[in-house]
Amino acid sequence: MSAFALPSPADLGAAVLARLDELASITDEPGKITRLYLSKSHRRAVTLLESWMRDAGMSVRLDPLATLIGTYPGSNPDAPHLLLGSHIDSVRDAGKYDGTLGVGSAIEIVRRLNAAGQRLPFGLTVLAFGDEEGVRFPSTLTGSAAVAGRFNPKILDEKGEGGITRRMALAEFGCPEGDPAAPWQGQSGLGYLELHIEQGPVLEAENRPVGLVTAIQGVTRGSCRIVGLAGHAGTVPMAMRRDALSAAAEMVLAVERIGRETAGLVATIGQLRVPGASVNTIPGAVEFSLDFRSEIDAVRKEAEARIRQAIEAVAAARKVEANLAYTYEAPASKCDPGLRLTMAEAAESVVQKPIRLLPSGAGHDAMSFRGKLPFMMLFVRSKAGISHSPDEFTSEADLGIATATFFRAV
Ligand code: HGY
Ligand code: MN
Ligand code: MN
Repeated sequence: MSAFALPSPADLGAAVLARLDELASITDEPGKITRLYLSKSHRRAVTLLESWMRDAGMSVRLDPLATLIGTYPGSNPDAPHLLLGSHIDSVRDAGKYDGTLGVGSAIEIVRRLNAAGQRLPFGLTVLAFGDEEGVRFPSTLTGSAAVAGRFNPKILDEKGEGGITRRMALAEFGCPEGDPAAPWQGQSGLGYLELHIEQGPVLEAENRPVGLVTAIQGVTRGSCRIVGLAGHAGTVPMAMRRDALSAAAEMVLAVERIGRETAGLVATIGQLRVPGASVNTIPGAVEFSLDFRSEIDAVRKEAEARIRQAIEAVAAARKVEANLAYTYEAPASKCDPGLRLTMAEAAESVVQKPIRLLPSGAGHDAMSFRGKLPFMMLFVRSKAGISHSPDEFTSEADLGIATATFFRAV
């Protein structure tokens, strides 16, 4: 590859921000950014990204789990590929940087190489995953898991909101049939790199634009259905009630207490639903979600047992039924030291100061590659550490520094 002058951070920042703004306009909730897996807005985002990938000189395909895959062969077309990617699905009422930054920057990098007629000694594959947030179905990271060779066909029959299976939603989306893992069998990928917003306060607190991820903490997700006894809000004496919502409320606080008291653990109840609720009915049934994480798998596994005991103790005391199921887990996943060194050298050539290493509290598609391919993540500063919110923000200057660093690492 002849001496190819890397574009300036300012130039890259402007280009990447323009892509994020365009993607942010694709949503299922006007005025908010909500782009759930296999939704109409996910479909529109795939269409837009297909055009971006083609403009960047990539050949493009959609895989059976709705991962959009752009490939840019190297000077030797048979050379293995370096995988770059992130996700284009969002939580409800999301920010515009989470996930999209990793895809937008990777496409911009390939576009620049292609425009300069540059081919690397290896290929580049850009992956736009659609199921990283795991908002609609119990299992998450399913697209990246398939690429990494850990596809579990059972997920196709998981029921999401509204009771439709993933399989039905994929068919409605217009995904091709077939085994999503098949094309990757035997493919010798060089590794997986992901650029992502930090979604936490560390880089801002230390006035650093970027940081290198050491490891991604492990996660357990679950759901719990509490069944009590519905009744008339006016006639049932308090002492005779088996109120599913009051029981759930006590359980929520018990889980929070376990999170607070256990070093290295975070625990969140993000969703709580009272199906068929009425103002004047004692709730007979309540469902809530569980999400708890730790960098240390033993701490998280021990928390699984303690949280189950705490929920069952409240259920017994309140004579309600608790059906707790752990529906998904991923172990703590370490980034590759060799790729980290490459990323550190790239970062120090762009920001000229020792680079901060930090763990990732959030889960990412990168963790799907644990034990399969070396992977590495670069974080860029998040304003006030806010994410999964419309207040999520990263400056254009930081986007440029991060993309320039990522480009140099590639
Ligand atoms: O849940 C997570 O950590 C990621 O944002 N999906
Ligand atoms: Mn993300
Ligand atoms: Mn997210």
